[in-house]
Amino acid sequence: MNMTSHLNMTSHYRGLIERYRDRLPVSSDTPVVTLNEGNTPLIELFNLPNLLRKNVRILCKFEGLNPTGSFKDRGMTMAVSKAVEGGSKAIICASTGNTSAAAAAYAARANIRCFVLIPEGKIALGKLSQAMMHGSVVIQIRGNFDDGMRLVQELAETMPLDIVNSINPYRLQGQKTIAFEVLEALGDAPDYHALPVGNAGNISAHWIGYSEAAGMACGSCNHCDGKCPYLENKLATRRPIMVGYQASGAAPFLRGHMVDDPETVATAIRIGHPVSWDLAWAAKNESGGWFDECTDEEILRGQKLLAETEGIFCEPASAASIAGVCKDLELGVIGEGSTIVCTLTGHGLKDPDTAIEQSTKPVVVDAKRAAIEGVIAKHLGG
Ligand code: AN7
Repeated sequence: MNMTSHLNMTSHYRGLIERYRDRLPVSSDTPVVTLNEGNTPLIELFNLPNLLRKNVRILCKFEGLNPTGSFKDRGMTMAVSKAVEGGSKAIICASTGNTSAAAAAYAARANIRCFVLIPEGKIALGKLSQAMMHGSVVIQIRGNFDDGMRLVQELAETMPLDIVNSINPYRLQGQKTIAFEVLEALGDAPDYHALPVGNAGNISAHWIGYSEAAGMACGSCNHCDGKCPYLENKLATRRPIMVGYQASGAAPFLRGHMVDDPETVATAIRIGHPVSWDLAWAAKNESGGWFDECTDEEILRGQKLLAETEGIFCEPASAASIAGVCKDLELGVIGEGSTIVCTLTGHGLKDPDTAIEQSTKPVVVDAKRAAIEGVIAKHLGG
């Protein structure tokens, strides 16, 4: 007898392709490459609104709890499944870290080769360790993400490689499912949806998901040429206002043009030539939203604040959404009574160096009760 036959495997969550099969470009022939990504928690913040003295609901979609620790898994399950369906034996991407971690993991799962181009010295240690651990070929370039992105496109013209960056339309198709999950959790769209913007695929994917769910076509979709097959079966009556936050040193959407030497502590969004430029503008314009920028200091303060007041540890890039929303609440740009969802795109453990650098150093004492009592008493204020 099958030892597990008494278990109800039909209710077992099997990843976002199975969950949203009817809303994704897959068929029964598509080999599903999954690590059970998606289905991430939507966590309501309580301490932060109190601290800000604002009567608002802020909810965090914690994408750091995906299998490789970032939202990239949503796009990668689709991109790698379709690559394998098409007979691909190797994938390639340029990355600031998280895409390479996800590509490496899903390539391992699919038993195909993976090549990743990363900017030397400018990716967080956790992400580098993932790409290496999963057995991808890690190529560090003396250049930035934008150089890598250009080179990947050149290489794929002549070599048998499938690009799994977000210019691959299946990436955005997978990532749009985040909107479906938010809608199912809240019952309808929030007033605002805020997220960090780097290569600009994710804000575009959010908008595709929200638009499809509301039965409305949108200009962020590079998949269906305006004839969206998923406009039936609505999940929502309306769409949110989309707000995209960039790091000040890497803010092409604020400058209105590409930036050649992007720089920020939030290395995930250290991108000056976003490939989803037009799609992201469509998301912003059609939703009545805006782009804004956060300084590195604001980003790190937001990251620390979220970790200390709510127990949620996201990576610096993700904190741009929190930092930006705090600023816009204080300015009154986002009004009282609003419901705001922030996408926390990646886990804080991805970048331990930056976390340790901005935190109080541990005290070192002798292994003696009195010494430790002294430290505790000082902090208890007793
Ligand atoms: C944590 O990994 O581009 O605007 O190569 O890792 O869709 O690019 C990462 C991007 C936000 C920006 N937050 O999303 C890569 C990469 C985190 C990220 C973004 C990234 P997009």
